[in-house]
Amino acid sequence: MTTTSYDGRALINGKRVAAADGQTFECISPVDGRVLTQVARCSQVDVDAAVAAGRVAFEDRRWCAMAPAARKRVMIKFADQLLAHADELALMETLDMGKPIKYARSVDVNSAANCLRWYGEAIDKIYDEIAPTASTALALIQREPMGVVGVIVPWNYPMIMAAWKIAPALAAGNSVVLKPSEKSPLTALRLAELALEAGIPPGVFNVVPGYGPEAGSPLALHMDVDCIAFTGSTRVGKQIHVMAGQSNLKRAWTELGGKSPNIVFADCPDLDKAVAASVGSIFFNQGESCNAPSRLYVEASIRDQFLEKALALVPGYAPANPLDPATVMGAIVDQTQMNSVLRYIDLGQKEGAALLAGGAQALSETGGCYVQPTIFAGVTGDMTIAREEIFGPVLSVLSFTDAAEVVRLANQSVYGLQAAVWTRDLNKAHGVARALRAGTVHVNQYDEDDITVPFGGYKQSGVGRDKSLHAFDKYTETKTTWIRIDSPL
Ligand code: TXE
Repeated sequence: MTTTSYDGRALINGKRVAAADGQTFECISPVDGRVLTQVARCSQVDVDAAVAAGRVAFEDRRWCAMAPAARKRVMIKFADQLLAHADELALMETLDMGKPIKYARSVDVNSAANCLRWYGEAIDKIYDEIAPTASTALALIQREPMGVVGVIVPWNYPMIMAAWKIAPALAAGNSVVLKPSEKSPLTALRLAELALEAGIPPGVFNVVPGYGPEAGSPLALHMDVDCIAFTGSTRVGKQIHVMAGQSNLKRAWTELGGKSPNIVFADCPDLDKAVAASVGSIFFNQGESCNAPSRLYVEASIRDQFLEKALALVPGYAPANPLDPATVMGAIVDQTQMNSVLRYIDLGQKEGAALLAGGAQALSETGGCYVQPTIFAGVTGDMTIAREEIFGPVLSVLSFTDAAEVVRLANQSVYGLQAAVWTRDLNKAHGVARALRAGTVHVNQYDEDDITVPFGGYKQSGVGRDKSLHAFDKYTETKTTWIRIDSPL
């Protein structure tokens, strides 16, 4: 594989183009530190061009006026294109952001394709409404596409995060301008090419790679962008809402950070399963998941037993070359993120938590960015590692003695993305699930997932929901049309 084969140019109005000022930045692989390619460093002028292309495509209705059944076929072809290029996309994702190739292929490509297909399938199955008004009038309630949708995504699941937003936005008939993370821009650019090949008309789906302040802010501040959909840190998410308000009051949707509590009661149905799921879910994707169960609350009476079983599993997550199909823990996305994770580990030790496993950089001789799977016990709610999103393979274990106490502790967070409860007591499961302030609560598992269910958070985990039919509401306006009926009958 020659890495120079990757084209890092932007995709605007159906064409690959360099940034207007010719600027580029290096796309560096965290697998081994090699430079993969040069990527267009887009800024205001490129964003303006992409938004203008999206606007023209929307105004001349080349996409939104296509018959729903025809748009459906194109979206399904787009999904098929991803699967036809699955190996290429998986390799690109792994080289670009470090996740194990086996998950890039089996999870990321498949779930991005499934998302595109699912929203495509929905296009000709959604009906609008007629309101139950008096018989002297007819009130039509219709969903209309918004216009140009700006999308800003992070680097942890580059294709999936993009698909969760572009699929419903395109299915609803909008034009899209996508800004991928500067840490993982390659697959987004390739997706836009595959969309063109599938028949999405030029100008409908544009991609402007670049840095947040240079390419992301102009999109969020743009006066001709009707909606901005963002996944990333809570810090930047707050700025997105400010920028929406400062400019044209564009609709703003944010999917932000998490510090999800995972509560294991002594009466959990199967301790081994609870341990395996708890450990597996925090270490999956190197811990770089917004919904990672990073706060583990174990009932005090089973704490020692739980920890012993958990520690026995840690060697199975030793970081290794992500290009090896057997690898389950790959590289952290870049040096900056790795240093941030190592700083949290250091803070955990300084603040008095007990380091039971890991705690250091791994494979440092490869030139890549790897962190050992790390477990802290004796963590208390006031410690930084119990409060802040680390976004790395670091598990903080806390303990509790009763349900009321653990619900109070679990809810003591600025975040509210996901949570889990493990118990065989149905009343306790439902009671705790109801009391937890989180967008999703798992009971006796942590891995159920489906495109049919909404995904998003309470509190500072963001505004709005991705996935499911609910996501259409984010990318459509609701129009009422009153028609007077002077019936002679
Ligand atoms: O995120 P940023 P970073 C959290 C996680 C991680 C931390 C930092 O805790 O450790 O954030 O990661 C774009 N205007 N999450 O720095 O900066 C940026 O270019 C407009 C959680 O990578 O939020 C990228 O495309 N856009 C999370 C996207 O925002 C801006 C996923 C996310 O980058 C911008 C990622 C600006 N001023 C990080 N500044 C999750 N919950 O899934 C940056 N961006």
